[in-house]
Amino acid sequence: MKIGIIGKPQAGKSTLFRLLTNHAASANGKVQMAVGRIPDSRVDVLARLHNSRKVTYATIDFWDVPGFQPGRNSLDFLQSVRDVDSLVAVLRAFDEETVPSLTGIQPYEDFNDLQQELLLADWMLLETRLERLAGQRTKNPKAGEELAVLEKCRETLEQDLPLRQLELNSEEEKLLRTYDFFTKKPLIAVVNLDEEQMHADSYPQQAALEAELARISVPLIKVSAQIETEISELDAEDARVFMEELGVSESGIARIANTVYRHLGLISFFTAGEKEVHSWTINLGDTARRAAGKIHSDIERGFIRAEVVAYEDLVRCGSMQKVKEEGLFRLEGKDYIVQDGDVITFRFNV
Ligand SMILES: Nc1nc2c(ncn2[C@@H]2O[C@H](COP(=O)(O)OP(=O)(O)O)[C@@H](O)[C@H]2O)c(=O)[nH]1
Ligand SMILES: [Mg+2]
Repeated sequence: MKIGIIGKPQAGKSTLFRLLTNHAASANGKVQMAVGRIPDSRVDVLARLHNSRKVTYATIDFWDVPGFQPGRNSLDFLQSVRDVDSLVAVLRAFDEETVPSLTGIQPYEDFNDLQQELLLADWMLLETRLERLAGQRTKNPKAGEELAVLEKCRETLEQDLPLRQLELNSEEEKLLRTYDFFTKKPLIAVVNLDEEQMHADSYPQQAALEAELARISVPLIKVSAQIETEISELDAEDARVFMEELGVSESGIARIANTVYRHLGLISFFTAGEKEVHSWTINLGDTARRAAGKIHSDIERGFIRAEVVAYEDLVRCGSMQKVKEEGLFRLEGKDYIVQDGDVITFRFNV
């Protein structure tokens, strides 16, 4: 899973990238990738319950994409986001004299510039493909179906709507998958506030931005990269007190990571024991057999059954012994649809 962090220069992209991944962004502005941990308190709780020696959290890969400058680096920009799975748009609202902005503080315009660029790129891709298909109509048996889906795409783009808004059946989804449309990628917006704006819950162009994001069903997360940086430098207890004062229960970084995760349709299941608690990432709707394959292909191939307990049940009972006594322990077959938070032991033959 690759997430591209996009936005105008000086928006706070690299600062958030650093916080999400604990890596310094490169100085030369090239796209840089690093692994970000998805904070999940369930992992910590399971580790305590099992006295585990090791904990492994779910991760996703973040890319620090060079700042987008309309009319100046369009091709480079599009190239660097072509193969990411999902986009996080960082929008600058913070006002800071020492950090010059080319255009002034205008998060709504900045968002629109990004969106228009992506819509236009999809539009061109669509036109090229439509022309080619029209020529193949007699030879290519699939051309008719594909044309129909692309016509739907055209109507959507004509309404200035991203393609992810389009409701498609699974056949149509499959046809579109090969295209790598930019506006098909899940997107979340992060507005980067200064401390004053954070406290006042108010920033320039707020109404326009929030209305546009609502129109296209894009979630918005408010953070202050500056405050997040300060939180990251505190020890756990001080960080908790500081966040309490701010009236938040979770750091902005944790909120971004978790929103990206959920928005991508990802869920976690756990394997837990004294040796290790491990959080594994799968797609919503994946079967037990497929989940087993995340751990090892041998376990997938030799799958016999999954021994499953829901996280909440295990924590409420406090031990596997109690879980069994209460009849909350389940044996599931290969087609069982794994639920977020399942704690699983796989039985398999090699
Ligand atoms: N005051 C303030 N400065 C910030 C904030 N976020 C980032 N900056 C500063 O803005 C500058 C640009 O940030 P950077 O993350 O490099 O932006 P990028 O160009 O989008 O990667 C740096 O000097 C940051 O320290 C913020 O929330 N408040
Ligand atoms: Mg940067």
